[in-house]
Amino acid sequence: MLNRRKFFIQSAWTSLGLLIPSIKSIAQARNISSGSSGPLVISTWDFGMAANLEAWKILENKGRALDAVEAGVKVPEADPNNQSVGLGGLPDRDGRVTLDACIMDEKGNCGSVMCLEHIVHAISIARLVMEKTPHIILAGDGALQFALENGYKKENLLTEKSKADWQEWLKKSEYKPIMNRENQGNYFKNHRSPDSPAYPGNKENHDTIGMLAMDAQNNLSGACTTSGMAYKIHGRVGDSPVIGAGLYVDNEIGSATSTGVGEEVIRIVGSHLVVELMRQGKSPQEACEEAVKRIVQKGPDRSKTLQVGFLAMNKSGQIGAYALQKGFTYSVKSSNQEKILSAESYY
Ligand code: SD4
Repeated sequence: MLNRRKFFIQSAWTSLGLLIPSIKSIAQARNISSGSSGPLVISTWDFGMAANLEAWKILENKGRALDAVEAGVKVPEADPNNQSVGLGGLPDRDGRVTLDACIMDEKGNCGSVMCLEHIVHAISIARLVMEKTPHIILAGDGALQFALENGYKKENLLTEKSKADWQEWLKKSEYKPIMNRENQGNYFKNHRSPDSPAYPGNKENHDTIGMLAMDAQNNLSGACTTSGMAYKIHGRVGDSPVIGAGLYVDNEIGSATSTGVGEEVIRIVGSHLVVELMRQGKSPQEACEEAVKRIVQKGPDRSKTLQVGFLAMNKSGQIGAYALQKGFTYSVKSSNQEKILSAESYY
């Protein structure tokens, strides 16, 4: 039988024993949370900052990450000077602007549209597919019909500038993905970080927008929207609207999105791969690097001339970004950061 003193000593040790794991887990938690605490939104490329600022209006008011990413990516979708997303996007080889987009929330709900014509805000149609249908993907005419049934009006998305560029392209009709597109806009002249290739005087980049957000409730959502590769064959669909390729969100672990030549991303189901690598314990940075290396392994020669970039965040607000080639930039917005950063690259 234990006397009182022995019992006291024993239970003190027992509680200390119980304390040890909890001290450890506090330390681990501190370590992981060296990312950002509170809402955070990140997106691909320099022009992502304008989108981030729109998303931020929702996040800073404790709004839902899903609403933030939709509102955010609508900014480049509506910008006629952005030739890789929405209105003003470069057309396919037949002169048709076809949009790909998808969205995913913290519960694993997702929606997507592929090869959608005549509707500027493809992301909102993807969200409608998610919320109003039993399906995940609507494509082509069916996606357009669904948009019209939901009150959207047909618009001409081919701007004079994109039409002229396409007509110029027709002279040679050579399909050649552009590595990092030159920026036509000058929206962010004052916000660029000097180490960004997009800093005034340096080379600028422009492409698909993939956006990942974490809200004040620590919930994650993501959105990805694009007009796809310029001058593609009509009907071609890239990675951007493919859940798991261009975007993936797992509210327990983190989220990831991609930009670049979609065929390469689809081959490795890139964004899902990044999230699964984070589940296995990799940081967002390590996970993005591993996914890029996988692309190199699958096509060592192909990978030398193509661009693919991954962007990721985990539940603790740590961020990762990595690309095949130099020139991939990404935009970060939180309560204490507003930065355009340059990702490291394999080559
Ligand atoms: C696609 N990933 O359609 C998109 C386009 C893109 O850089 O991001 N281009 O393949």
